[in-house]
Amino acid sequence: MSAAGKVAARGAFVLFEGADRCGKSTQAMRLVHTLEARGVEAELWRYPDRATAMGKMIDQYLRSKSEMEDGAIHLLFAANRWEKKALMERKLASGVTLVCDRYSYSGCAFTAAKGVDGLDLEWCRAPEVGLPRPDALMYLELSLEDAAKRGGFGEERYETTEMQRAVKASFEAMREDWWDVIDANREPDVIQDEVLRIALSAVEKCRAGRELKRLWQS
Ligand code: Z5A
Ligand code: MG
Repeated sequence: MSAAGKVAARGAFVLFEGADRCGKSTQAMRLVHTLEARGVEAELWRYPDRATAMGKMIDQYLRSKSEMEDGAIHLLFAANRWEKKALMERKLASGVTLVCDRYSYSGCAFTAAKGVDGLDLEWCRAPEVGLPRPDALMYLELSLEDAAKRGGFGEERYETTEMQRAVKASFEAMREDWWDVIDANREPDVIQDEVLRIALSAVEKCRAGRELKRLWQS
């Protein structure tokens, strides 16, 4: 709230999460275009951000060009979000809506899915605590069988059926009441309509001065 007692309008932080091939990138891109066509200033963000120095190390790791301890790569993914936290907050405060493709939830789901001793969900969340919390989280739900129909998983490190099964279980364990769970096994246009409704509702609330919350803080 400002000194004059008025709440400040801001942009919304809208996030897409889900296991591989569920359509996050497709819907995130479409949403940015649709919002802009409706006069909502919007930007597409994605994590990892492979363009930064840390992001380049992550990219090498994902493409199996380098090795790293599981704890270390987890912290690097988290640091890749912290290095952009101030910019994210400035953008939101200036009224830009950020449509984000993966975030801390993917970070926790993938590391916990490795089943490494000590690196459980509680450990995974710790370095993410205090980052901006999304105003809307759209979890695109798709079975492994339906995901497989969309083509191979790809060549990167985590793109195996076994890993994807464990990732889905981690997402289930993390699911919170306020998430919007979306049936991703429908035509892109049909999904897009639902996504747009959810995003516009978040945009409206943030224009009215909704407080930006923090991840996993009471
Ligand atoms: N990772 C991590 O470990 N820690 C972290 O903190 C973070 C990430 C942030 C990044 O992969 C990897 O890093 C990821 C998690 C890990 N590892 N894996 N595996 P990425 O995000 O760069 O991955 P990607 O290449 O973008 O793929 P994706 O995310 O798995 O796919 P998607 O974005 O959900 O789906 P898509 O690209 O929009 O669509 C996939 C295909 O399906 C494509 O051919 C579309 O045309 C088609 N499609 C899309 N929608 C539909 C519908 N509705 N019907 C039919 N076909 C569709
Ligand atoms: Mg994607």
